[in-house]
Amino acid sequence: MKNKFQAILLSYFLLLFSGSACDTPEPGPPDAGLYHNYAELTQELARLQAQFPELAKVVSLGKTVESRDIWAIKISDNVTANEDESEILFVGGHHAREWIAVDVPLLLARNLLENYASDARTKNYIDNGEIWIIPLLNPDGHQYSVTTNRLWRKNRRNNGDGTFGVDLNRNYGYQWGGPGSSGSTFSETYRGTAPFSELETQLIRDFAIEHQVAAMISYHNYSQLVLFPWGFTNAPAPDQTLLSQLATTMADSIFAVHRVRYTPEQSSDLYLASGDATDWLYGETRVPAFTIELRPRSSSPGFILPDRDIQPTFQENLPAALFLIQWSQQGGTMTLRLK
Ligand code: 0X9
Ligand code: CA
Ligand code: ZN
Repeated sequence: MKNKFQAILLSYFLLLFSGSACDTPEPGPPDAGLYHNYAELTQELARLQAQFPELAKVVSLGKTVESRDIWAIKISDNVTANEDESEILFVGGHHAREWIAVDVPLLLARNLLENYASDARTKNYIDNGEIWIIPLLNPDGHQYSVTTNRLWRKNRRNNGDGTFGVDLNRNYGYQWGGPGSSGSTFSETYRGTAPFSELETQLIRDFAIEHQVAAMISYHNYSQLVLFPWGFTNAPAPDQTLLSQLATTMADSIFAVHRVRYTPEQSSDLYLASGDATDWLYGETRVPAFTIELRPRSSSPGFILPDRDIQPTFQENLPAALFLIQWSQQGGTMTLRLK
């Protein structure tokens, strides 16, 4: 009797155990680990606006071919008013697989807002200027990288021939079609059918012109570089002395944080590439524009930067971003324009 009771108990637990084994949860929706996927980014921006309603305003600049909003967050005092203040643009996520290039500008937004009350320097920048951050210019491509193909680069335009995607950083209209861009739809550096054929690049063009941005950083990875125009030619830009000085100052301020070396150089020293964001902004408006290639240094681990690098990569890039804000607010751009 005793043995039978034990046998029943045992089978009961076996049933429970096997039941739970059968109930192994489905793998969750593919996510980006500690990086933000599009839904999490959307939520975090809304949260920042709710927490800092006087200082942060989230706007949709437009919708992608897959109907995702491209978000911008404006950070300024009296944020709902369009005041006559110097404007600066930080943009991330041109390239789908470069996840760190989304989290760095997002963390910049959070850091500025959270430090407004306690840090006089941050307060000063927010009070005196309008800081615009577009953390993810290519949400369609990014989502595809998260769910389907981690190494996707382009956007998700249907090219109509069985291929998808335009390289947004070859689609801008300054020297479009030149070296380092491809006319083949299947290429990773496909430039699109025409300059500014893509909604994403049109938005940056229209935004930069309407807001007369005084400077820009476009975040990418990897290689640890601070790049300045030109990228379409090896010839020096008209303002190469100043551009090089600013890039060097930013690289030095990055190095000072964790002694991680980013190299300042002309974009074309990396390779010639035509139609990128920084050549267009500088070429069109003559304001300084930089591509920062974030961690890591080399192809191992390349684009697959571990979660634990998110915070230190942001931390080392913060002073460089603050430096460019300071420079732009101190009338640096005016001296450049008056030259
Ligand atoms: O190729 C790019 O668009 C950037 N590198 S990435 O690996 N993130 O794709 C570099 C752009 C720098 N600009 C030029 N070299 N023109
Ligand atoms: Ca303001
Ligand atoms: Zn890139």
